[in-house]
Amino acid sequence: MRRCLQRGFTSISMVLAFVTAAAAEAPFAYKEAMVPMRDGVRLQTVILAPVKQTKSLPILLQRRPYGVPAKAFDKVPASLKELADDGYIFVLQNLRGRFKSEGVFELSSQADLTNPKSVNETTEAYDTIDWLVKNVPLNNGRIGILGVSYDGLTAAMTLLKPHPALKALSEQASPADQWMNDDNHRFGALRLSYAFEYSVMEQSDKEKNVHFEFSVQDTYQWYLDVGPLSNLNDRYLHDSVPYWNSVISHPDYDDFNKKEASVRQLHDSPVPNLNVACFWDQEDPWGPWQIFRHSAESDPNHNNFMVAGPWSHGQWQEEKAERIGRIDYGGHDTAREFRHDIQAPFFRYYLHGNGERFNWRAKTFQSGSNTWHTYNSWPPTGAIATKLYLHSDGTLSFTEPVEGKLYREYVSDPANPVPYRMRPISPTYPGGDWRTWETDDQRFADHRPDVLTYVSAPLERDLIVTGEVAARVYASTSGTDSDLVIKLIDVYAEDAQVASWNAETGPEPGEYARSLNGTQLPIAMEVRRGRYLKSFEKPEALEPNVPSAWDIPLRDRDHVFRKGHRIMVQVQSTWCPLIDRNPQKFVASIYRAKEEDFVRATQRVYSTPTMPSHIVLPIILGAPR
Ligand code: PG9
Repeated sequence: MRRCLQRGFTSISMVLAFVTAAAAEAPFAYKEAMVPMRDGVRLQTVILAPVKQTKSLPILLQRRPYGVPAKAFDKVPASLKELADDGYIFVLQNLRGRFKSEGVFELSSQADLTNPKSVNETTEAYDTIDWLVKNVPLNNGRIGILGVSYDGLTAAMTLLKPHPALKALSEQASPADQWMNDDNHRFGALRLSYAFEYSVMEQSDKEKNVHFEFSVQDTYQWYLDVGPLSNLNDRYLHDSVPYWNSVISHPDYDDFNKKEASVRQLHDSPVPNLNVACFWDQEDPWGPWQIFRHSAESDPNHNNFMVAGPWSHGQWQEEKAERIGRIDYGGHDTAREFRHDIQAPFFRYYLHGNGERFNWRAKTFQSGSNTWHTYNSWPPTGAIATKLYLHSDGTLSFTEPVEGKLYREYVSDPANPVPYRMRPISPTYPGGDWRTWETDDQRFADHRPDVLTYVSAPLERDLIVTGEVAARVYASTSGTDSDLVIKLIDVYAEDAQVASWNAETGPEPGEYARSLNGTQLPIAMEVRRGRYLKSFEKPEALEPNVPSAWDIPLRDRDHVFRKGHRIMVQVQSTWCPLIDRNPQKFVASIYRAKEEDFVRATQRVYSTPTMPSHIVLPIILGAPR
């Protein structure tokens, strides 16, 4: 259990720490309660109050589908240390239908607040907080809620109708719209491996987190062998996983998917909220920015804060966060810095009434320069949107294309898709390379005949990119549907790292490949599905061989491309099995496509004065601070 929790679920590392901490001074007393909801269903809730509690304290609540500790832990876990130093009663609750909580787990983020009979994560949090303030001894009537990912989603959903005792919340890496840009889809393109493996994990057994058992080591091969997606139910699930069924029954942005995106109902900032996002979040990179933006629509009391760093999903919960993959954070332990300098002071101010209110709107740990920055607004006002053009000779520059070769082309074959990371590809859960894959060196892909690479000259000075990045690519397909994947890459200089191996004996096995020299570090990667270029609600076929403008948002960033590095863009049309294979022939629903619908297609990327494919970089002039 320990290994699987540690490697697999950063968002449940808090529980991991509860369960596994070594025996020492037993700082918390353990109580379990079944807390009643408005419809009579009771939720399993663990209350951990400091054993030496002498005065009333605020409560910090976490609501989750992953399990709660079965017993008290003996030592304060690293992820909670800075909070525990200030004194809190920690409460963890299993969501409806998970583990000992009664009812059915629907894995839904809908919140119908117009129906008084409806129960959802907004009402469940409300009822829980109501019960806690009335029943937990020595609480000071001030409640905070926090959590990463699903636990962050349940925190964020309290904003729709907060209980009066809720005084602060921190949603961290929460999804906001599962169809648009979080765990399950990117602008309607299905994140196949994630959606499938997560559904199985959470809805196969009420009492467990279940890991799908792959019959082969390389999941790339397994998903390829599955063929059309209807085979997943026919061969393996037999309609037993409701969440998977709802994903494949709602391919488009219909009412169901819109209701699931409860952030669409959020238009103000009723409770102080610390939103936390990760630049290399392999699951929910988008949600926190959306919650931040929706809350900012009405925020007269300046309640709404944004923090972002170069982390994988929830990495600040780990004991230390000094690097991601092969990229280090320049000597910073960003987990400790986040928890000590941001998270603890935030809750201290709003729940204990001590300390200072933040005087910034956004704070980031900027990659490349490895420095913390604060901003009075986000995106920062000083950034200049600048176009970086893709040229038909494979170069990338700030100069507009001139007349000449119109396009570059490649053949995309659904039978031989580009892997999204180096094979063999481990399962999503429990762990493996999933957590850091977004920083994987892209050299494994750039030689493929179905991947176009564009690269700049070495940079003459540092280039600071802070704000929203986007791509506009003019592209055509010989088919009637198609995907376009764009990767913005920082190519390290060939002398970025001095060889660390023994000059006489040479590198140890694997050591040469770990050098940063020439590394192709992805800064932003995204996919768009052609059928949704005109409408998310009503997919349309593409006209064969007619170029269209593909707008591909690349999300919020804060990165410095260093002097001597080069900028690279890669373009491809498959990303397997992260994204399900597009048949490249328009069908009513890709999830019901037949084997014979999957066809090869010739893709063209245009670079002309009238079709200038480019990336928009928000550039801050000057040297990094
Ligand atoms: N990314 C996970 C998730 C959150 C919400 C819904 C579905 C999945 C998680 O890590 O909790």
